[in-house]
Amino acid sequence: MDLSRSAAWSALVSHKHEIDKLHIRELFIEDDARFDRFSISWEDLMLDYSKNRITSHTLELLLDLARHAGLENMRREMFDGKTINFTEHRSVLHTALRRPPGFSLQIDGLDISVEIADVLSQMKSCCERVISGKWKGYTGRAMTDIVNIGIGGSDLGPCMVTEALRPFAHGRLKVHFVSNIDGTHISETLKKLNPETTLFIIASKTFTTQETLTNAITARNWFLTHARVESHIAKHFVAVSTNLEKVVEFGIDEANMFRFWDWVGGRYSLWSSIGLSIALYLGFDRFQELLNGAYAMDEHFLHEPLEKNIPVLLAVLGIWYNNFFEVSSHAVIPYDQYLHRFPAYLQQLDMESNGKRVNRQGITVEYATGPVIWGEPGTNSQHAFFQLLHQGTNFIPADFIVPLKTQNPVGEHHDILLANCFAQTEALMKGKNEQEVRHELEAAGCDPSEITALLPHKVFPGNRPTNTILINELNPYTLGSLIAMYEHKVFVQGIIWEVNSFDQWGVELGKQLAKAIFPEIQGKQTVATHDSSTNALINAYREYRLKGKTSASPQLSFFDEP
Ligand code: G6Q
Repeated sequence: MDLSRSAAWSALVSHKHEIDKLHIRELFIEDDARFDRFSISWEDLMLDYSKNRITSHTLELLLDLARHAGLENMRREMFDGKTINFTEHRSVLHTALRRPPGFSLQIDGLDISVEIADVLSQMKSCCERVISGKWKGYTGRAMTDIVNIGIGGSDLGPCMVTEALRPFAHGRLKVHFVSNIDGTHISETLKKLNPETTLFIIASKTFTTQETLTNAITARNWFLTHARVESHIAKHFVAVSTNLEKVVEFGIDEANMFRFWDWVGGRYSLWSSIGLSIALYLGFDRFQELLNGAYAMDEHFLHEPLEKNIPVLLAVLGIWYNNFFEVSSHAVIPYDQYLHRFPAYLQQLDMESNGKRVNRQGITVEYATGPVIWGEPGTNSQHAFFQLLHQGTNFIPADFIVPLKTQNPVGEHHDILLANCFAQTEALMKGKNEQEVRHELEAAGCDPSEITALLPHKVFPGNRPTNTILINELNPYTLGSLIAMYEHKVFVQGIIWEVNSFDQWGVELGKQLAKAIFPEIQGKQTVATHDSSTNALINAYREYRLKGKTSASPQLSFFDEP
């Protein structure tokens, strides 16, 4: 039966009518203990979800819905390695990557605990050699720069984490990320590098991804124009992949390959050897702390009752707005400049996981699934899109993420930053009613006609929900917990919506069509095989090329890859 026809769902639909009459501001006035009731402290993290349009009864009903969806059972199945990614016939075991060694779990005839420990030890020894300078380049010099070439899940996680944890880097290596097929990305990066001291990590689960392989070939060509001798590649290129055959075909020595496994989804892979760039940049021990922080959140998620379970609460609150208020987006606002890539990372995690329209039986669902996730750091975002959050016709729930400790205690910056953060959640919740605006305008000496004209523009409806996630300090451990918290939130929502959060067929169609268009762009014939718009766009570019205005130099292409 469709979820939206369940009794648990109907109860929420009725309850929504009651909540419509309430304003969060009044709920705070009526209940001195509201913050205590709707907040959780766990390790170095505190979730304040009191500024939501909820009562205790709302949560009871939402958790009924989660139970109705079989959440507790599905959670166990994920951790136990059941094949919950059923469209790809795979287990979903990123949680195993951060589990302390010594457990026993057989997947495809292998004890994955042993497999994981082996790769971690290979990563550790690579880190020690590169960071200490024992790993020498083709002219005998130590490495100074690491370039991760990957895209999507093989880029966004490591890129976000290295940015977030800059203050924890040992400082002996710089790290760069190249993802876009736009030649600008690799070209601008190469300009900053010395081939004698650069180590490229080609990060691709499948090792067939067009963007990554094209960028990798450009990097290899650039390297060889300087190093000249093919055998030098071994000192400057390593691979992270599940596909040994393709790695060797590319020319990377098997000894320089860091493997991972099918049961690690791309967007869940930063905990695997895809995190090599993180480990090199921070040092292996810091990488281990990141894993430890995630493991602690895994344990919390697995064992805490749903009422006290941080990822579960975040998930059901999201569902409350998404499905009962018909809100279709969710903002994420980190009040920490180091987290500037966090919204982009979460976009993939959430939207690629739950941007699905059929349920586990393949039937089109009759309710909304994953919202649009977006955001920018505060306070920049306050001066950009907060206008809409405060006074727009849509209401958009938001998560505010705030470390109490700054890594850069200059002047009063941090106090001002946090004052702004707290003020925004207060303003979104309380708003400013007509009476308050009128008093303000009168006090400012406005005459009655001016007050009448200005008043509607200056009213803030308030009642706009936010979660605030306070972290004592953003460090490898707490960042690990924060990321795992969102991973599990996404998992819970996917279970309730009955979608497969672990496949991503939606990215395939565009890739297929690009494969067809690529030879057409390079061909001699005017293209007429598509709709008139696509034909015209392709032909416009073809004509531009034919006039000799592009200087693309052909190179080995991976467009014919499966
Ligand atoms: C993530 C997706 C996707 C993937 C990239 C890169 O969950 O699967 O973003 O990570 O397409 O794939 P490769 O790692 O195989 O190059």
